[in-house]
Amino acid sequence: MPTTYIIGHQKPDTDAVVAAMALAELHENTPTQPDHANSVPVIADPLNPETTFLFEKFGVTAPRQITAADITAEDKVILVDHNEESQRMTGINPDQIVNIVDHHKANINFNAPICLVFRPWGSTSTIMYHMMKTKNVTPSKTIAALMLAAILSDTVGFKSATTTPKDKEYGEELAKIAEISDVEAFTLEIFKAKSDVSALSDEEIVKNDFKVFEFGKKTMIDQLETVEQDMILTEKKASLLAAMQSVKAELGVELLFVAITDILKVNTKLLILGNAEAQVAQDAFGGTVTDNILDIGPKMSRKKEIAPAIEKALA
Ligand SMILES: [Mn+2]
Repeated sequence: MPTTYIIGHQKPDTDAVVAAMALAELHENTPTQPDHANSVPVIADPLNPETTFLFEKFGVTAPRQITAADITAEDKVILVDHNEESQRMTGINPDQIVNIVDHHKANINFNAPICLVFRPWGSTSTIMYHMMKTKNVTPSKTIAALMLAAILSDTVGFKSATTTPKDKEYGEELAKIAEISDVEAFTLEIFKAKSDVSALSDEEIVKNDFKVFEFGKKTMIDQLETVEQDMILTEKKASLLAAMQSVKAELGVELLFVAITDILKVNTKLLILGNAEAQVAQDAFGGTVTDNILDIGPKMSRKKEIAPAIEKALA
């Protein structure tokens, strides 16, 4: 029987992995719908430290990591938590994509009609829970806990500008199903796991959570959410700038920004590699780059605040 692979973006974050698992669980409960019978959540790259922590905490096995070579011509693909080609696993045949569930700006063009579920909410997991409710499906306790974690992670504990009332309403419902009584303590646990850069090399920090955008110039924006912004921008600054230089060449991007976001202080500082980036960043956010750093204030959302400002500055 053909497989329907459900997959998040490259370098998946918790929402990308969990949304795929949640949709697979919904399909398991609604097997007679088209393409639901043999749905398998998969990942394009290994789990990040935050997701690894959560899977260990709840005793969950990670979805299988695949490449496009694992997808046969009869199989179908569902994209979650992304839509743009530049963020997809390399080599996916667009003609095999049957559905996209996402909360990002759409940048797509397909040859045939496909199913699209887009909502401007804080996480794809929020949309997944909505889809479950529509079908009268209650997530399992473990998936509910992971969906809550994904919402908390994507909305930075309901603090990010992307947070909507739906995220809070559904987050509360998921906490009840998951029997998590202290959501604030759970949020801090997730923040700590997300912030742990001790195991990451400089290159891994630069590629921690990056997206490549076609803003006229090929622009890479990496974001690190941490509670250790000061330490990173003092002790690690020189080696991170060196790593940025080599990643920029390796990935062939014209502009590279690394956003170091302090999730407790609610502040982002951009690491600025060269003159080209400095000019764009100053046009986008104002202020002056000092010692390769631009303080852009309380902007925490790449999607809503950082990427759109850079896109506008490049237009
Ligand atoms: Mn997301």
